[in-house]
Amino acid sequence: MNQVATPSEFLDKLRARLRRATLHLVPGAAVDDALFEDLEGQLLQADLGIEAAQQLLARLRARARAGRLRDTGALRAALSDEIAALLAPMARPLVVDTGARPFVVLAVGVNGVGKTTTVAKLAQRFQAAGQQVMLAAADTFRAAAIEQLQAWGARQNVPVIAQAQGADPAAVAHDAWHAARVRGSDVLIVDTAGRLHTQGNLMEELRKIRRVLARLDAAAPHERLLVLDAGTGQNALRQIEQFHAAVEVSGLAVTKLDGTAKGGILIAAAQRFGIPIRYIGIGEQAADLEEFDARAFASALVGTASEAI
Ligand SMILES: Nc1nc2c(ncn2[C@@H]2O[C@H](COP(=O)(O)OP(=O)(O)OP(=O)(O)O)[C@@H](O)[C@H]2O)c(=O)[nH]1
Ligand SMILES: [Mg+2]
Repeated sequence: MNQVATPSEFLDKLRARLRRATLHLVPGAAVDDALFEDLEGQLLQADLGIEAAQQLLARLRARARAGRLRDTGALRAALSDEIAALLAPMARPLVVDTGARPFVVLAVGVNGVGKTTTVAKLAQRFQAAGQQVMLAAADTFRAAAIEQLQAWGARQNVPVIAQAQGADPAAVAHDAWHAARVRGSDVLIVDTAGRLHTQGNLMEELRKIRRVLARLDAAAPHERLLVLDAGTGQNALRQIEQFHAAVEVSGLAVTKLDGTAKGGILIAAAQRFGIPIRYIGIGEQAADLEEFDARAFASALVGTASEAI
């Protein structure tokens, strides 16, 4: 079984893989209006969104006026601090309530964002923490989805509860909850089919899964985890809105931060919604998931002077 990476190993990986998004500030350049304008362009390119970018710039300009930003090195450090401060309230890790048997995580999101992969990565994390995990294949839309989850389950030695393709996803979740209960599993993670946030009937299906689980345990699903692809850009904000309206999203997992220069979407989301960012994904392997850490993320996003071109 792959080991879960230590936080510092993960930070190194995050830094290396996020490098394309790092900031280019010419060492030795004057910290003046022209530089702030250039910086604004770079922040918008990284998908921070106009509100977050302007808030950050206002704070940096205030620091500059106070004479505290003498060079681009100081500016870089200040930007990292300000981003970390903006994100800090969102860095609330998922805590498994051990009183809940099982603790249920419902993974939702649009097509192809990395739900199934994230479910598998989470299974590994929980297992590494000594928890008994069960998976529910509630994406019954395509047969390949069930097989994909079963393949992860076999690799990680985690039981997967599945029915035939086309079965009612709420029924799968229902049966899986009972199976988890009987086996004494600590955590049940429910994988669901990708759906566009604009497809009303499919959003209704998610509500039904939630209702059925809530009948078994009023607090279930304890976590409604919205999986977002970091490369989606500003559309991620619409996705949060719509999924939140359907199932009251309680946490975010942001995937594919390795493949995009748009990591700033986290900042835009933090700014707008205040929903906790639980995890970030930076690759396709089971170990490529880590709890979100505001300071580590900010420093990886902003980069260090030695990485500047
Ligand atoms: N580079 C990278 N790829 C990822 C990450 N997470 C998932 N993927 C890849 O994204 C693709 C889609 O992942 P899935 O987990 O199948 O996505 P899904 O949301 O379950 O897809 P549907 O069930 O079809 O909606 C796969 O090729 C994954 O390997 C990540 O953090 N980084
Ligand atoms: Mg899937």
